[in-house]
Amino acid sequence: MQPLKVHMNPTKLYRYRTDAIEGGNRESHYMAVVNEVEKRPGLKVTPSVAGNDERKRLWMMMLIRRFEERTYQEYTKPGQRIGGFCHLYSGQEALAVGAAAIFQKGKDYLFNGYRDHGHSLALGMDPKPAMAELFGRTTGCSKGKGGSMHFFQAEVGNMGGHGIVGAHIPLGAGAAFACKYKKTGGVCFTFFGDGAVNQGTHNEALNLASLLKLPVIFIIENNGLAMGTQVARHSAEKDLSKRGLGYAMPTKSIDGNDVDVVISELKAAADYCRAGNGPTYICANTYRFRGHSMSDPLKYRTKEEAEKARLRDPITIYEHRLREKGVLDDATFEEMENDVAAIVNEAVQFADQSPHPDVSEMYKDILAEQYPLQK
Ligand SMILES: Cc1ncc(C[n+]2csc(CCOP(=O)(O)OP(=O)(O)O)c2C)c(N)n1
Ligand SMILES: [Mg+2]
Repeated sequence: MQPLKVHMNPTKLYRYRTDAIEGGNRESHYMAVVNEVEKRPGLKVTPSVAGNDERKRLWMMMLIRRFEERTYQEYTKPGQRIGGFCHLYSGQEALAVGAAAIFQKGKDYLFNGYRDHGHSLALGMDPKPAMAELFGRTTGCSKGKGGSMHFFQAEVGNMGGHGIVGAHIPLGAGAAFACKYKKTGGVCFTFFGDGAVNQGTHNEALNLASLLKLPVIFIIENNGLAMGTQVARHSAEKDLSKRGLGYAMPTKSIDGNDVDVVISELKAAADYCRAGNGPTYICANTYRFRGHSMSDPLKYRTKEEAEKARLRDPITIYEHRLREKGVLDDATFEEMENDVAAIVNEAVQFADQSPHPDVSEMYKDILAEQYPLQK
């Protein structure tokens, strides 16, 4: 074994794990993280004195993780104040933060499935209305009527969370059509899970987007599972990036846990779209640390698999890289940890003190039954 040559307290890593590895030796796991990161090619970086943007990215990933873990606690503790469907994003943060790094507000759109807290925070949603939405309060981003699966912030182009698997993929193509038609230069980031590639909507949207050369980036957040069903058990073609090949568009499989990789690949894809070349298709490989939703006994995966995946925690990978670059030290990291903890605490307080919607709100904000052309 190599000597431990980095500068941080190994216990800190565990703050970014969703659950401690039972009976595990912390130091050896820490070493494993270091080794895993070190042996990966392309991670050597030149030292920088700036690092502001990088620190912000790390901070955002930490905020999302803290938000999600607090959501888990609030959901599961006695006197539960969060109800309904709730899907956590822990482990997939590099994707939302990477996309947000190149997303052009006021021009671009982002469509998403129901695992949507991370993308919304990364696009700048205040954690207070985000948490209030989970608590079902009027101050929530969807007035407390949408809950976890329906975070929206239309004014920044965050076109929200959608609960029906694959149903939003054509909506993403539609927004891209609007960008092209209006010549705005905008691109639509359309995220969906590996389970959604088997929906007819996925294939219909890909075909039309390519035919019409729409500026849309189709991004599979391949966490390897659709509920409890592994990709190998639900997809005849195991390499999901190939699922875009029949539609004459560039496809690529990428590391979805490395925020730098995500940024550079999505930047290339966005440039391609903005230049009028049509859509691109990216399979971003990642892992969700928690269950599918809140009541998931996780029986479909082994302890070994989960432990291995934790070695590639996107936060740890990036934290380590920034330390190597010399743009992050213990004090700054601790400050960031305290900062995100305080922000999430405040969000919970805000949510808890906000009122529930009045019963008179029940029939507002729903689809009108009378259509303009209806007699
Ligand atoms: C059309 C439709 N079928 C089934 C469901 C039930 N369902 C909810 S989530 C899910 C799995 C989707 O997995 P994936 O697309 O990989 O997304 P992930 O949860 O991994 O983010 C299923 C089958 C649904 N919501 N909509
Ligand atoms: Mg999945």
